[in-house]
Amino acid sequence: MAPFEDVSKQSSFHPKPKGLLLQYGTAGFRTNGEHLDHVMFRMGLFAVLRSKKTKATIGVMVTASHNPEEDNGVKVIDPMGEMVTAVWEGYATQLANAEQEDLLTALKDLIEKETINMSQEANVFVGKDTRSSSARLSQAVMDGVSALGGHSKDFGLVTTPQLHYIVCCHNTQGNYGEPTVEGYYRKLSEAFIQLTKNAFNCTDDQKHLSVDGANGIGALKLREMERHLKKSLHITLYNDGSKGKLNHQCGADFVKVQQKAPSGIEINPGERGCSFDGDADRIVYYYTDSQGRFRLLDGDKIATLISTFLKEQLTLAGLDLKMAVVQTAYANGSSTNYLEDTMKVIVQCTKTGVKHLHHVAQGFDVGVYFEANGHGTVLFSKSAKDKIHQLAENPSTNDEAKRAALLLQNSVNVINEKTVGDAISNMLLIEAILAIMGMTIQQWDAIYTDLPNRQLKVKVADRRVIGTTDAERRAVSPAGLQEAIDSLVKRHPKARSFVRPSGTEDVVRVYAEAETQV
Ligand code: NG1
Ligand code: ZN
Repeated sequence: MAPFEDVSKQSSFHPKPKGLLLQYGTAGFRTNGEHLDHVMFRMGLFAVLRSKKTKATIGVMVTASHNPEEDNGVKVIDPMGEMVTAVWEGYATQLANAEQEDLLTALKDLIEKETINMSQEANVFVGKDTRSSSARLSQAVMDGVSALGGHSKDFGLVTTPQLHYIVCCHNTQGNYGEPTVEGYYRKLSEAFIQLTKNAFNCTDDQKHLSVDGANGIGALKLREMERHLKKSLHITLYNDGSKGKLNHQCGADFVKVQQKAPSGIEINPGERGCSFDGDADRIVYYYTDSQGRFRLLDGDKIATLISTFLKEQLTLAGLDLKMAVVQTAYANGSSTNYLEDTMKVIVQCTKTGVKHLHHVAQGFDVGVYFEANGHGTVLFSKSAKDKIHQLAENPSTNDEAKRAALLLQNSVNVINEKTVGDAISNMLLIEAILAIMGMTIQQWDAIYTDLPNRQLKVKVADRRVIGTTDAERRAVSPAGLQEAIDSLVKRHPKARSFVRPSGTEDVVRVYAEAETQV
């Protein structure tokens, strides 16, 4: 059957509800899992075209990350593990929103606009999280792939970063690692074990970490990984999916937004805990202090810890590389001040969404990027990696520089940079840094003090009326909104506030911070 006939036939099994319009938002399409069957089928078609265009394998991950269990969503992964470009996000929206009778026309338009060679082979790797709707929806993706003559490979239950990793490994013929989940465990745990050989005074107690798996895929995968870590880290896993509901009263987003410990976790005062989100691409840390207060160490604190460590090792190695930290408007003002004024590193602010941060970080030798919610990674330019490698291999390098170069080299390997953020990989890097630097979580927390802050969501009739500028820090519409915010902010020292429409939920987010809290 000619491919378009097959698309016509198959798409009638995945019909689009008339009038339903969805946007490729901050991280793909996301809504209640009941409304996504047609979107998934069409993302299968889309992935085939993207694969033909790039002449490489494309990934499709079925997940709604930190959103409630009832929601679902889809993220498309480009050949090097990155997110698809803005232009292609636009095409994805057009395909998802075409009414049933217009689908073939929308598909042919896209083929023509991008001059896609339809005889080119197409390969799509598919993964899914643990939501009850994920199996059905990932099947719809694969139906879409085969309707347009592509080949799909089902990786089943994987974290979002694991699928990014596998796609990248496959497209680089194994240069980044072995394209399997086992290969992922091996690469990361070997680098972690090498790193922690440099933690000379680390006691067994200090190797202990409590992990909240958000009742999701991250918990399953961490269990699988544990044996590879060979007791170099002692993990107690909570919210492993055996009882609780995904992301309900737990997980990184709950902890960050509510600023309290997840339910179901028991940690003694002073001990480290961390939470993953529903697809294990975000992580936040916490502990309770001696007065029983909950203390959160979010993406900003993570970026600070990692950049402190990397800067120190680069100095010891004698490498003069350009390093920057990339943040969003949600970064706590204290973190920005600390990075710029005390650490003297370049700080850049971008729009929300790791795809934006990733892009800016690519402009530096070492680009550390994290959203305050714990989503991020570190990018190393090719020349930075080459210089580190040469130094580590050169027999005339002195001992101190060699040790630093080896630490940097293993850091590059443990940081799963091709994944736009990975909770498991970031957890291993943070644990290694704390062990090597002989730092407690309290000492890490004391690097700077967060300004008190609050984030909340407000439901409005149409969130698109809010337009923003200056990396979303100022509202340009509706008229009068920014002036009203300014007049409130003026009344409080060190205050900052902004509003922006969410790209993943039908809400407007409001953020505020100030020197004191009432
Ligand atoms: P939106 O819904 O656009 O604010 C949220 C997060 C993003 C990002 C995406 C994808 C906040 C304030 N926003 O986006 O940082 O992680 O979800 O998961 O945390
Ligand atoms: Zn996520």
